[in-house]
Amino acid sequence: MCLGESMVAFLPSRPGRLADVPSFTRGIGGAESNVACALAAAGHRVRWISRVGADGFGDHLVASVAAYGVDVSRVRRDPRRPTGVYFRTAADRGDVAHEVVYHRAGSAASAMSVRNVPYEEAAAGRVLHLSGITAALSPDCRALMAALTARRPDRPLVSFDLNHRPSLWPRPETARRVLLELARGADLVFAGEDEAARALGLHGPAAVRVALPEPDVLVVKEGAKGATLFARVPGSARDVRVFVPAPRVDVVSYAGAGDAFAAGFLDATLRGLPFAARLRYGHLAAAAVLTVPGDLAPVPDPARVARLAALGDADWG
Ligand code: KDG
Repeated sequence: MCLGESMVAFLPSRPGRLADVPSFTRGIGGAESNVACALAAAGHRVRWISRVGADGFGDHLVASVAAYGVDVSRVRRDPRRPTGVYFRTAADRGDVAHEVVYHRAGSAASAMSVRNVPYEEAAAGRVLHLSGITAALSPDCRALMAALTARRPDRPLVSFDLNHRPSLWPRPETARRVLLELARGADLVFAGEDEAARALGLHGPAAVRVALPEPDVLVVKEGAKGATLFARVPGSARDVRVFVPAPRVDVVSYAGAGDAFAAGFLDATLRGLPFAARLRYGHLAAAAVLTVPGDLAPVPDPARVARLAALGDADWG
């Protein structure tokens, strides 16, 4: 189960500042639906829970996510609020300043709440994947996120990607407090080293773990370097710590890479693979998205992914 807002995304037809670009191509974007699409493409049964407007953009979003094989039967249409849209620069390798312009305030998804998203519906699968973006959308969304990450027996594995989007938060202190609270309620947390520093003031993987000892598994993504995982050893106060370097790729765009990493990691988790293989699945999925302009990559051959993830440490990275 993946829950969150998706938007129609407009990508410039050529690189450059948004102010200079004459035309845009329509796509879709949304951290949690990106994870849902990638998991469905990897062969899992996955449902996306959200709200979209009763408008053409909503039709396009629902149809596009459904085309990946994701169950969209719990996506509600809101006749009073629009589907969110956003614009972003075509590439973000550093040669052009990356720009993102959201038109999502008051969107259909920002009205998600504990009243219109039944807990039983969200908690129906083995995994519930959430992200910090949802908490930034509105007070109702924030309360929904608090309810979904509250610890209770028999809940699914709650996976939480920090996904700090500074422009969506009213104040940096609110982002810090809310993101920490939500992460503490999750079983599996993904955090970028850079966003942990920016949003939480925590520098380096060890500092993030010290501040977040609650999740059974914490993954700190260290960009091109790799990712460090901390996992609680049952019955002990100690953690296992695993680092796996990332493969080197020619980056076209960073958009969606974190979502792909989460999807790859969850794919391997659902397959019951060991921690190092989970990180490798994450890196391979992220590498595929880093080398395309959009948020989603063509589906990699599962047998190839399994072969690459099974390589010995000396041949990896
Ligand atoms: O992770 C990629 C997302 O940033 C993109 O798809 C849009 O969900 C999005 C957001 O809110 O930034």
